[in-house]
Order: sequence, then structure tokens, then C-alpha cells
Amino acid sequence: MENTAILREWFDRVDSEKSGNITALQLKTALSVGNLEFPLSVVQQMIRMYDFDRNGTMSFGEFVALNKFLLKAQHAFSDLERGRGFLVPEDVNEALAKIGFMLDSPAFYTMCESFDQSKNGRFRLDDFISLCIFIQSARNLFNSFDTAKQGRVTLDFNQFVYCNDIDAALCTTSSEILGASLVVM
Ligand SMILES: [Ca+2]
Repeated sequence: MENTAILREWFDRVDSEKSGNITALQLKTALSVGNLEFPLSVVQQMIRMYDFDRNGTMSFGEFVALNKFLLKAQHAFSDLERGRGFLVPEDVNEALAKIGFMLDSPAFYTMCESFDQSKNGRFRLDDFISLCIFIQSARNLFNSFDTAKQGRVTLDFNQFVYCNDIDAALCTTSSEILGASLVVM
């Protein structure tokens, strides 16, 4: 979906009420038509990542930005799936590196466990995208505290509570994934 006209057509079809914005539920339904199944919490997180005007829904411009990110994840996935339709953890690590995400082993394997929905060590495209969305959101949150760009943050207790609260709202209330985000940070 690299062509703007095709994107526009897709967006207008999803925006069935012609409001100029699409909701998380509309986006989730549309993606599932393309065989990408995401929990609603992940789709909400996608929208939040690019919700530049903070109105809780996705305009066409915001959607174009999200699509760019999804394409990057999709290309990294395609490069490594070798016709199998899934990635094993080692491939996931390589694919993440292609996108520019470098994690150390404990953080990486904790994340893999959290996002391996079928618990069989195989990551389909939607699992991989969910994982990318999660890391990108964690990075955005991290960067917002790492104002000196030193690659580390010091949080006081209030900020720590704030992070956990945001994280719960952004992602999912699964304590497993909440744990993983703390490892990432
Ligand atoms: Ca918006």
C-alpha cells in the first residue's frame, strides 16, 4: 500500500461514516480483512502512536504515517520469513535490528515470550507487528524522559507510577507484558 491514491481509497472505505477519521474498531476490522488479527489494545496503541492531534482517532495523514511504520515492519518480516510465513525468535531479533531496534538478550526473550500468542515459538506477521508497535511505543516513552539523549533515564517515584499507568493504558493490562516493558526501559 505504498501508493497514496490506493491508501486514500482504502482509508475512505474504512471510514464508512465519512467522518474523515477512523476509529480503533474500524481499523481493527479493516486489518482483519487483510488477515492481520490484532487485539483491540494493540490497534489503539497504533492510533495513539500517530495521533498527532490527540483526538483519539486516525486522520488520513496520521494513517499514512502509521502505514509507513507498518510497511517497514512488513518488509523486515518478509526478508526473513523465507517462505514459511513465520519467524522464529532468532529471525525476530534480526528483523528488529533491520528496523533499528537493538535489545539485549534478557529484554528480547522476555518480549518474545509475551508476544508469542500461540506459545509455539512462531511469530506470524501480526505477532511481529504487535511486538514492533510495543517497542516503538516504549521507545517513544523512554525518549520523552531521556531529554539529554544519554540512553538512560532516572525516574522519581511519581514518574515511575506515571510510566506504568501510561503503559497499562497504551498496551494491555497483562502483567507479563508490563514486566517486559520495564525490562526494555
Ligand atoms: Ca487523530
